Amino acid sequence: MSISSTKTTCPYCGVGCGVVVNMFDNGRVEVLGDPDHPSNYGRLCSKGSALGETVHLAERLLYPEIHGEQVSWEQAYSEIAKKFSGIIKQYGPDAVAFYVSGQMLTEDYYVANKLMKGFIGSANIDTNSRLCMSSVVAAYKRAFGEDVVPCNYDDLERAQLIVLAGSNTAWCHPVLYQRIVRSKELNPDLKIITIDPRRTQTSDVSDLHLPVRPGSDAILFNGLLVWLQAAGEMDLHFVETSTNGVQQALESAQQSSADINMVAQACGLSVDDVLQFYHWFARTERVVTVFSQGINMSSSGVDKINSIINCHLLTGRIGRKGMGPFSFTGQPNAMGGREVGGLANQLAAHMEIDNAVHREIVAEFWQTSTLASKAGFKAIDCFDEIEKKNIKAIWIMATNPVVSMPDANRVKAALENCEFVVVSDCVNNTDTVRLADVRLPATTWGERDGTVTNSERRISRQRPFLSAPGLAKHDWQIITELAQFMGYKAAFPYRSAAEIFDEYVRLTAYKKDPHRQLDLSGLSDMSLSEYNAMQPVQWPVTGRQADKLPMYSDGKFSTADGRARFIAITPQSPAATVSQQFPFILNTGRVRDHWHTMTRTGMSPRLSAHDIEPFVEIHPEDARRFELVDGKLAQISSETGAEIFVRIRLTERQQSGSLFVPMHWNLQFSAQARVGSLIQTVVDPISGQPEFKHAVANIKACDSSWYGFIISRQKPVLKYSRYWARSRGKGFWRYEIAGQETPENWATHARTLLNVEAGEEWAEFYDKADGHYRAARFVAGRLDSVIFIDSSILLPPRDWLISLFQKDSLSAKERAALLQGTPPADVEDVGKIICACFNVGEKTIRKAVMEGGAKDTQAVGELCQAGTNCGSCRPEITELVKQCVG
Ligand SMILES: Nc1nc2c(c(=O)[nH]1)N[C@H]1C(S)=C(S)[C@@H](COP(=O)(O)OP(=O)(O)OC[C@H]3O[C@@H](n4cnc5c(=O)[nH]c(N)nc54)[C@H](O)[C@@H]3O)O[C@H]1N2
Ligand SMILES: Nc1nc2c(c(=O)[nH]1)N[C@H]1C(S)=C(S)[C@@H](COP(=O)(O)OP(=O)(O)OC[C@H]3O[C@@H](n4cnc5c(=O)[nH]c(N)nc54)[C@H](O)[C@@H]3O)O[C@H]1N2
Ligand code: SF4
Ligand SMILES: [Mo]
Repeated sequence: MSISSTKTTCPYCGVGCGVVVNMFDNGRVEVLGDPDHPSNYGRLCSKGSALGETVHLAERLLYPEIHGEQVSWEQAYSEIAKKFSGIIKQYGPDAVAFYVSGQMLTEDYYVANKLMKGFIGSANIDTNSRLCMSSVVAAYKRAFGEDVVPCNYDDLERAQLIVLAGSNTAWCHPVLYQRIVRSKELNPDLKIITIDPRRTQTSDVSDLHLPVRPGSDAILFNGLLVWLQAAGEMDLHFVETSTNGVQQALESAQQSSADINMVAQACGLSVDDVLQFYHWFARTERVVTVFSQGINMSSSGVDKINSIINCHLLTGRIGRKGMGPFSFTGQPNAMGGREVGGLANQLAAHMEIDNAVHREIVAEFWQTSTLASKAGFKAIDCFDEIEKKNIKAIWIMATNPVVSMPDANRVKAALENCEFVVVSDCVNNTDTVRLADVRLPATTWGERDGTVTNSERRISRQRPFLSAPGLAKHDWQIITELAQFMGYKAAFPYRSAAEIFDEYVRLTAYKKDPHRQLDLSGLSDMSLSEYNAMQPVQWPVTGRQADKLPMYSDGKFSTADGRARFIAITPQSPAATVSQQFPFILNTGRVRDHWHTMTRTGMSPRLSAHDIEPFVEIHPEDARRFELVDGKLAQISSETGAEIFVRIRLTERQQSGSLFVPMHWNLQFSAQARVGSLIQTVVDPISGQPEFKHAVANIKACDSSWYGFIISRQKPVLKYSRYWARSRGKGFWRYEIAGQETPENWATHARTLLNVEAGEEWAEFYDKADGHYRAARFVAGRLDSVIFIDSSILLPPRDWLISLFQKDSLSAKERAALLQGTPPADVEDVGKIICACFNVGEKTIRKAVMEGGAKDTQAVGELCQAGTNCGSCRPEITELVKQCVG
């Protein structure tokens, strides 16, 4: 029986799905999609569905620590206040900084910003959204005069054409992808175009996939602008009454993209495909252009976004239902952070730090005389300043920069050499937490309480269903208490998230510029119970109900003259160019089932089964030229001087000349696979967002004299493994390992590795000459560990062995087959897990097609359940069906 049921919001992506969490008296936590939440109407993706597996307390940071010693909160605050105040006194407020995160709640963000900009008096607070959304913020501001996302999710259902540019929606915004797929089922006339150098799972649903040359999108959209005008598709009335600057934008576009043949050539596309795109765009009234990191993460990301917005302005396709330039935000509260001024160049409530009137309004509202008067350092510059020792103390909250920043080894070194590093996190051993002088245990999803804003400006509540473990506190609480310790008691009186929310809401209306759209005044003066019961609501909200019209439906924008601005765009190439030394473009991004640095998804066996180790995707032609073999290991290096070791995957989805490496693996999950260490620090000059998609790199085979794997209920002590990657299974750890140096004797080494004691049940097989070694340990009759080593990659598949770890004892047949690693004849091997919800393997799906006669994804689902819950694996099932049917 469920003992409690709580409505809250998923902590992962910017879709912001509502979830219902049911807690049972046996401690089980069930997470379901909230049927009433307008983001998802009950749907969830694989990550959301597996949330219940991630709320246990293993690896949690539970107590404040100074230099690894547990201390009281008093001691921690006193140490931080002393260090921060001392440094500020000696070197001024700009010698300290906060680095915060789009994974904090709006209330946390608001107080962090208020403390730094309002009271410490420096604007050195920046957020990981700098790496993610800052180009979008800058581009919307240039075009509309304010950072306003002018679209809603239901526009995706009303559109007749959806262009997905630089967005792997199927994996990164899966519930929106599901909504798009559903729209297409209901409306077969809906066209979908994907623009991505890779053919992703998202492109599989598209009517047209444009595998652009990396970094060439602005040429393509400039070409569209020219073409639309030439084809007479301009909305003259709208352009004349609601915009400025069309002429200059058209002239620039003419210069780069007048000729369609040149556009096609520059973008590496066929003329027919480009024309098809332009025709569809021109002839379809309701067009939504979605864009994400393939556009944003560029040294000219702001321009690329404006080149997209220009096309919507020219055709007047904005401010009405079913159309608009739509940025999908990454993190759950990237948008909330933008609202409360998490970036170093903003104040709160969409006010600007370089605007004297705004400064006056905020200083008056906060009643402070020490408001920062100039922008602070943006994230990349901030870490440079730490390296130069100009910033001497930093407080990092809810982000893992040692993994996620470009040139990550330099960031790591900068933190190692920084005088004073404070980290607030919920996990005790991230690559960044490890470097902290003071560690502060924060509550996390399930415990924390506040609000987040999603990609369509919808504010939802995150509500707690668990109490704070150990001595953990909410982020807003930690910041508030520290502020009080530093002497700012009157300005930080908060006793609840609700009080902070109310203050923020009032600020959005205080002496408000009439052009500004961000206005939450309808939510002010809520009682605690009203705040607790608050329903998801989109801003602007000036009454108790949200304003229902599309943004800018009156053709009046947030600029002083009410007109939107065309921006003249001169397309730029990525900053780094390939050379003989670094002949590949290095593209980085996400996989379906992991979230960022894996601190949460790495805890879920289901999510960890999909991609178990770091990899590089490379086109088979390139692999042949560079003598790289599928399944072996590669060493990738770049201009930063760093190198990483990852598994090679050949795929024709990858464009020749470029590599794709996921961003997730870090020092806790793999020996050396932090791809951020290879990314040169090149940023967009306007936004400061790094170019994570177009670094240059070299790749070569990483010769190993042995390969192997360990599946064990214990954590092994690894030696000799130049390469290792660990992933969590249900009740065991799985390690993939490889090395160049071979131990003298595997039989002795394996025992040390797994800490095998005399008298334990240990079965082994060793062919020393051939380098084959296999062993298994049993504890009380139960399989405890297996280790398989070979001189080649031809090791048995792991799936059957893994299934044995779910059993309390093995049959005689299973034991006999164990060290062969292949199931006895009458036992089925299900293959690599595809459907994470129902644990359905590739072989089972293939069988459903080949033997069960399933002809499509739905039929596969009916036969074996695969793909019938969250749907995140449906593109892969579709691909398997295609492969099997031929
Ligand atoms: N599963 C999962 N989902 C996530 C996250 C996660 O960690 N895991 N993180 C969330 C966050 S914070 C974010 S920001 C979003 C990111 O969501 P997305 O932006 O959709 O994801 P990415 O994989 O970073 O990159 C998107 C695509 O850009 C393509 N690309 C690279 N270069 C170019 C180019 O020059 N032009 C074009 N047109 N495309 C290019 C890449 O090949 C890639 O497929 O995902 C969110 N959702
Ligand atoms: N190479 C490459 N690098 C990238 C990207 C890329 O595409 N390629 N993408 C970039 C983008 S878009 C993003 S958004 C970043 C993300 O990068 P990060 O922000 O560094 O990644 P996360 O793993 O999400 O880090 C969140 C941290 O907060 C902790 N945490 C979770 N909940 C709470 C909480 O409630 N309170 C506190 N205090 N801590 C909490 C987690 O344990 C974790 O350590 O990575 C960027 N880096
Ligand atoms: S799409 Fe998935 S990860 Fe994103 S909010 Fe919804 S359930 Fe969470
Ligand atoms: Mo992001």
